[in-house]
Amino acid sequence: MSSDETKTVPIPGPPGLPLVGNAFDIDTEFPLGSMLNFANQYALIHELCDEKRFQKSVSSALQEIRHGVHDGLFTARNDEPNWGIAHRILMPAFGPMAIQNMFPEMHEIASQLALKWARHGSSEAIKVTDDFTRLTLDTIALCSMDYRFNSYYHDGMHPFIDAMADFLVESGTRSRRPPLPGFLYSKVDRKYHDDIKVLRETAESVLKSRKEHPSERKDLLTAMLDGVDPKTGQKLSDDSIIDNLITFLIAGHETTSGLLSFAFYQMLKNPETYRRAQKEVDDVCGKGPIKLEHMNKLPYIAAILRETLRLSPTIPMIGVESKEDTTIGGGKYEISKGQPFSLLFAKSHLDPAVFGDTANDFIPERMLDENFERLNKEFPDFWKPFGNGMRACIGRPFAWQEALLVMAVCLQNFNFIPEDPNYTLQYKQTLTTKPKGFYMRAMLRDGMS
Ligand code: MNH
Repeated sequence: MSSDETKTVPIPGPPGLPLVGNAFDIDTEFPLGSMLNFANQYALIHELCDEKRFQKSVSSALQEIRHGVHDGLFTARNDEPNWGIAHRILMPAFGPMAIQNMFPEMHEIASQLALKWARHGSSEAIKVTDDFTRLTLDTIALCSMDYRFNSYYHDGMHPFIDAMADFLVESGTRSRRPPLPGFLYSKVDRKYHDDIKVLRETAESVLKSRKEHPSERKDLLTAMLDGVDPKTGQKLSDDSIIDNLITFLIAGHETTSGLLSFAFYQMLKNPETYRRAQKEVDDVCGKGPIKLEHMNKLPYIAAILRETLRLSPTIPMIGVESKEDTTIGGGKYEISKGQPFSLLFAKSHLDPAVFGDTANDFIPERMLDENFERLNKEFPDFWKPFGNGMRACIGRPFAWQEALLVMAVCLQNFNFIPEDPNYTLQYKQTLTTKPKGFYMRAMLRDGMS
């Protein structure tokens, strides 16, 4: 034992991991499952979140996504100038006032979902992740660029949405595909590039029509068209605007949809939390419309969202790389400059050193503001679902307002029951994770219309 302490050893993980990937060790349906056993725990994660020593690494899957969105905000390498330009131009557009101004449009889309469920009635099982995905996509498209997918009115999805979904899945697959002769992939490659074309042409037409019909809207598209980088004096090029429009649609929907789906799974599994959440909505919002000023008066719902992201971070890991030759873990693990590896938050979020022996349980109370702040002080970086440092999620305030609002609208108007009371959580993993095969039924509450 003690002699081990002084030697450096390989970072725990299956051979070839992290990121560069030994594709064949990994369960392709749910690769994360195969990795959790090897992951670093809280203390290592905390060390690796130090931005003086480590920086974002563009993982092999993100590398593929660059075929569609290049050096857009999410997929840019740290040293690419377009990241800084877009970051500085867009930060104010995600500021508190800007997000609050989006409330009415977020509310409109949430109401459409409630109407749909009310019409269907309780006789029809809701495909939870599908409906939340329609919601989050319609919301980000409307709020960011005044574009309406009207997803609830279609059985299938809008062609853009199908193209995006296929593009994302194929980007993941490509990052793991066996090195066979290229012609064997020519059919999937053609489809891949056709999908990218659909994405870019749609974004291009949104941009073009906005330029032809300038608008008073203060949305993300306006910010990108008008914004001037305070540091370089540069504006975003049309290509860069298109990269980032698509980036928002991609980054802004699956993650939030997964969060809402997991939150409902957890509430239905833990009825006491469900009752408390519904009571909070009833006490704070009554039976009238949900309003912006209710949003910061729902501490228990916020705690549910935090606890949900702790147990099921919808982006379960991010990539970082070392800025220097160094060691981590008190000299235990040797790391060379540029070496990439994964921070598995899905694992560090469960460390008993932080959460004791209830680490795997859903207990929103521990995430109420006071407790959350105390934990953050004692264990910095203990909760990282939105990533780290300057490359952390720019859309966090957007996602938070949207998720709070949707939880309030749903709990105010419906009682939910699981379709299968014995359902236990299964994961579907693409670039993000969501519950697989999770259905519920919605019954309109008394006195609601
Ligand atoms: Mn989001 C980066 C999680 C919602 C737009 N987001 C990240 C990262 C995580 C993350 C983790 C860091 C990735 C990395 O280091 O490689 N994001 C989430 C979660 C939700 C979410 C869990 C919802 C819940 N994100 C959103 C929404 C938008 C968005 C909504 C857009 C409106 N996110 C981004 C962008 C980045 C990002 C853009 C890249 C930021 C940067 O690198 O500068």
